[in-house]
Amino acid sequence: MPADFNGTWNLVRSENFEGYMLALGIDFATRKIAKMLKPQKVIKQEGDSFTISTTSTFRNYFVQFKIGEEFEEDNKGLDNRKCKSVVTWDNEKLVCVQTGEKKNRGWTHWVEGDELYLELRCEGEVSTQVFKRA
Ligand code: YOG
Repeated sequence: MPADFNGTWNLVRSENFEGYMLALGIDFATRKIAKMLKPQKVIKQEGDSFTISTTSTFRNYFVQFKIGEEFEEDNKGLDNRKCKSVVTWDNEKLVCVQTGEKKNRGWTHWVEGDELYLELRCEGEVSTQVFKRA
């Protein structure tokens, strides 16, 4: 029985988001704004089909995928690079590999108690974001 990510989640803390943004080449002005944001995630999970919408006062981002099915991701409004992405289960964790110009790019989601974790990876940088149920 896989983990249940369904719900509305609000960012409560994050680590090294600056390092992750630097690795993605996000400019100074955008990083200054982005690190102040408290994004909200709405995750809808039906079997192995997911939608994740991340919204904030500055930018929004939406992604839709099925476990194990590669899709084109355009990262519009983020770093705007295209990549080929695939999400798989690693036990109770959701692991995304984003293949493209940036090495070692991807993310992992998991639930711990009432918290949703998101580890963001790019090149040598790792950022962790923690969300709580709205
Ligand atoms: O989540 O891919 O839940 O897609 C990563 C920001 C900041 C824009 C956020 C907007 C990367 C300016 C999405 C933040 C930094 C900075 C709210 C993480 C790039 C630009 C949208 C993500 C996955 C997993 C789903």
